[in-house]
Amino acid sequence: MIDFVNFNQTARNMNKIVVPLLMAVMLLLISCRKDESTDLSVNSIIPGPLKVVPYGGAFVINSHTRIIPGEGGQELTRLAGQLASLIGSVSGIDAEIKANPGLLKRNMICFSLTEEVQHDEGYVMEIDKRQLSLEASTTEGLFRGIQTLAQLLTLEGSDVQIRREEKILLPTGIIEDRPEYPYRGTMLDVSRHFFPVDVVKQHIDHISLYKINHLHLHLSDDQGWRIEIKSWPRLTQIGGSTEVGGGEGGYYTQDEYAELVAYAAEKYITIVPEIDMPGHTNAALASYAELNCNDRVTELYTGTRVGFSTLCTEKEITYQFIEDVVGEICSLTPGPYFHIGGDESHVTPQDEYVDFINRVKKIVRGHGKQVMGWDEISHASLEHGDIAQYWASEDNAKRALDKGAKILLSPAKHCYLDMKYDSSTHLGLNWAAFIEVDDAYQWKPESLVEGLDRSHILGVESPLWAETIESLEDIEYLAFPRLIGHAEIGWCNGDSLHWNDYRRRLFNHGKLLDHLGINYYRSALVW
Ligand code: TNX
Repeated sequence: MIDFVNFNQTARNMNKIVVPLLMAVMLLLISCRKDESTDLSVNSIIPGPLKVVPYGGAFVINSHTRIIPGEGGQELTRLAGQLASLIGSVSGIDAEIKANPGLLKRNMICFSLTEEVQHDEGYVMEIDKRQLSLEASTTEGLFRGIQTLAQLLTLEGSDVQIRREEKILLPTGIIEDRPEYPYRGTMLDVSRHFFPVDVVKQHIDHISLYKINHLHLHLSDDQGWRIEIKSWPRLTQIGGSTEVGGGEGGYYTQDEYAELVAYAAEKYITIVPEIDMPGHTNAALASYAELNCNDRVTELYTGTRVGFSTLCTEKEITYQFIEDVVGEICSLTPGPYFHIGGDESHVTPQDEYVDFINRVKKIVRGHGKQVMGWDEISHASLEHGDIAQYWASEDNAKRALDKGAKILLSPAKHCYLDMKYDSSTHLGLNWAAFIEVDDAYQWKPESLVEGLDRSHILGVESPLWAETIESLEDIEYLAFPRLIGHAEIGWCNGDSLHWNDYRRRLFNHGKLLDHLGINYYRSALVW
């Protein structure tokens, strides 16, 4: 006979177990759903894409996934290879590259070149349950899209989070993207301290992930001449032999420079070479007596003062020298720009400075390049196609604008990566400001200079001067994470940017930076 009393009791006891168990199962299911990365709308992509439409499902990448480079030649296959190794590095999955889909209907990542995507750097990525398709009108656009995908794989892909797992789940949806400004750059001063080729290459790898497309190399200054010039060999033999603090310095041979240019090009980054003149030239003046007005070489300099040196602007040999230097470097540089410096020439008489810049500009144009210079070059005659790099003086920027030049924005108070984060930062300087991660992020390109609007702005560049830094770790510490914010400011429309949302996304990028072994500054504002 059934004992109802006991049965009820048992049922009550069961409820005590079953109900919480059911709730636990439901909670697990909910958290699994979250884990299945089905919501593309709360992604952490930086720079934030122009448009994201979530579908609410998941696409699975596993060992059966195939990458189909599509029609368009070798470069697409190379990009497919890059993506395959990326997937391998975050998950251990070996995704095979297949020339065409054959009978495959699902589980594919397909690239294609199409006129329908309008901007050269733009791309459209559609992720649905069956496949991921990446479209662009150029291979450059595909490359930018792959950087977005790299971030999705490491940040949104559940089951992975940079662990060795057998599948990656990506949230489905469409991403449509293109940059606001054509130039997003950073500058590395290899003169105050020299950084060898392999260090620069690693830096290139890291900046390309954030869609930075120009690397400006500050190749000469008072403390060091860093690029071989075959017709003036003492520039590197003498001028390249030291650095700030008296270390042994160094320089790039022309082959090494060409290697850097080619390496950067593989990451769709254009190298912008700078030979700073007529000031910041002590290394050259110490190498060749004839470049000095008194025909005597100067001493090599290993301190950090600025503004004390000048080429002799009255001598013809100076212009022959510049013709040779510009000619040799331009022949190794496929990019459109040559940077002539022009800053802080405090000991060059002003009228001589103006004549000098005008003459040097002609030389550079004669080699088929557009002239770039620090904002002081606005005192010379500028024309359409010239670029003034605004760093300190709003007046200079306005003058350059009035003369028809475009402006590259490097406001020292926000963009100078050599500024300390706060008073406790062990590297860097602080003459412009302490720049915390929020100060680096919270500014708008159009609001810096009166009369400046979007059409006058070439883009944004963050200079990293190297008086106080000596290694890749030092570069990384000052550049990351501030440079990531600058990359977003250059890529996105300012109206869509908000610190709190950026901070949330940047927090998640800590995982990616850790995975890459980047020695970034863990700002208390973010982490
Ligand atoms: C100013 S910015 C300089 C550099 C220094 C830098 C240090 C500019 C065009 N000139 O020569 O390295 O400050 O922050």
